[in-house]
Amino acid sequence: MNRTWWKEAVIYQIYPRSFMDSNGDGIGDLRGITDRLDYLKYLGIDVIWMSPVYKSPNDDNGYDISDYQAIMDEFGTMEDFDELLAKAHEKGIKIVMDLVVNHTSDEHRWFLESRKSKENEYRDYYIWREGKGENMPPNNWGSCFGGSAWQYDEKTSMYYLHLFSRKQPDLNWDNPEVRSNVFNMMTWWCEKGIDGFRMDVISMISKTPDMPDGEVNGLYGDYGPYCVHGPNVHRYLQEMNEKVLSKYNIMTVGETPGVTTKLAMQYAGEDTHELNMVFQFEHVEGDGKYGKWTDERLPLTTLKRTLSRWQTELYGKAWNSLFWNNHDQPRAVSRFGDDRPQYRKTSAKMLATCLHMMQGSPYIYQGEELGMTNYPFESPADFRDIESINAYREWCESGRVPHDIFWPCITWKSRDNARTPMQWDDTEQAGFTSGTPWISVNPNYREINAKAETADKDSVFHYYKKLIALRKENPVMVYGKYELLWEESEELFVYTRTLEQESLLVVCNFTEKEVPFTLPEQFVGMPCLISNLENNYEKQDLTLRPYEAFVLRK
Ligand code: TEU
Ligand code: CA
Repeated sequence: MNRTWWKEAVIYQIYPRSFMDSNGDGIGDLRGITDRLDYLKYLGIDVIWMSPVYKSPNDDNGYDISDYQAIMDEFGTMEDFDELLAKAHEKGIKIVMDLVVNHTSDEHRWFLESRKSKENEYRDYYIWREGKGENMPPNNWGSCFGGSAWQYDEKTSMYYLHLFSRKQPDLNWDNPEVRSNVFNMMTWWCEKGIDGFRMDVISMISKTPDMPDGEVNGLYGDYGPYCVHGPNVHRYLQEMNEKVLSKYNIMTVGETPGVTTKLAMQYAGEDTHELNMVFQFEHVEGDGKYGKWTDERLPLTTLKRTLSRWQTELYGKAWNSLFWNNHDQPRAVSRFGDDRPQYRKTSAKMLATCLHMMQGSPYIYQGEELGMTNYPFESPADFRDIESINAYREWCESGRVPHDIFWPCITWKSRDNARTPMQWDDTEQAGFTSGTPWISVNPNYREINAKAETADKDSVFHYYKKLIALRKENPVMVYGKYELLWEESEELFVYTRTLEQESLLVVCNFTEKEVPFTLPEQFVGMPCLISNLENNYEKQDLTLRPYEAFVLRK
């Protein structure tokens, strides 16, 4: 397996809107990030992935871009960006940009032109189709954020495709001009000195031209088979690689919903010349009751089976990302651990152990290193996210599912859980802003905040810091071969990593129960690399306490 810097890197995701507000308008910004670089340096991360900071009307918080070469007004200026990049580089931190090119905003110049007339030179930059009849869209596809995936446009009496909100029209990648414009824009950022791209829904850029109805599951048809891993996606990525990516020493990660291990070997194979790694969702999906909404957890055996399959099938062939949460997912400790006060810290550290010891590049989502939790939503008025707002309307206000049943599901999975402000200290608004934050601060900020965490050597923060440092000293964490043990256990996640003569044994108790565990012979008496509780790991027969985790090295 080739050794590369991005396989060894730990990536920290920033959601700029919620990270740090430097000017009191309640919205996080670029200067806020620059001000907090020392905190990230102290944590020890190598790379920052910033969610989009480009000009945007913010229908989907920056994932609807109206100018790829300008900064969103609320976030600052291009000078602020240049300063952030320079200061990060001074500290040895790399910056990866979010690249959202499956769609633009409907306020992007290309779309404003495109919708003007059928003859406009930008018409073919987007995907326009005739309806099937009056008030009948071209097919039955539903959009990710509710409603039809087609929007009727009066001006030319045709529909345009939007797999996300109607303010996010899909670009037509089959048009070579679209591709060359996107590649030029990427080159412009690379020349500025950025260190890579995280590519939003990059598995969806190629659509089957005939666009048949999809299988109906809920209110609308599923576009999946026709838009995800479409006919030309690999060709377009290889072209992108040839024209842009291969010319720079950058990191590329493809957000690839719906990817299988087999497809990942193509998207992010060792020598397929597309992307460096995939960012896939199999371990955080499949638990939904109403679409993606649910209040139930997956059994541990299911989670282990999924994660293990990715570990073993990609080994030596392709590279994966490791994450428990991001800006689209609920908080890791609430979802996979236990956020009750007596277990929050221990279970957050357990989850970190389990993830950082696996193969892949670990991603830490802002606040995860503090053990930040889900938000205690009280009413739908608390939501800011277009997906949660629309879902509540479509599932609940429509009368399909009663509020009392739907409420625990939407609050458990809402993306807004991840988007509440970063908790810096125990002052008003958690030190995030001197004004009124755009979304409420989690009321637990007085106990859970960066100031308290950095001051306490036994904190979740210091545990993450230690895990990150260990990765730098132990190539086995990066390159070792993975093997799952105790496969049938619903309580314990146990695996080994092996590189040449060296092995790690990773043991994590995912429950609040005391669980007996017998050390495999070869690890008896071996030193402990890290553990989240004090214990004597020299005896062979152990009783693990709730959420206990440890790693032995042989
Ligand atoms: O998300 C795309 C994606 O994978 C969706 O399934 C996503 O999980 C969504 O949150 C529905 O639950 C990317 C971005 O990460 C997301 O923030 C954007 O809203 C979306 O693309 C559109 O750009
Ligand atoms: Ca601000």
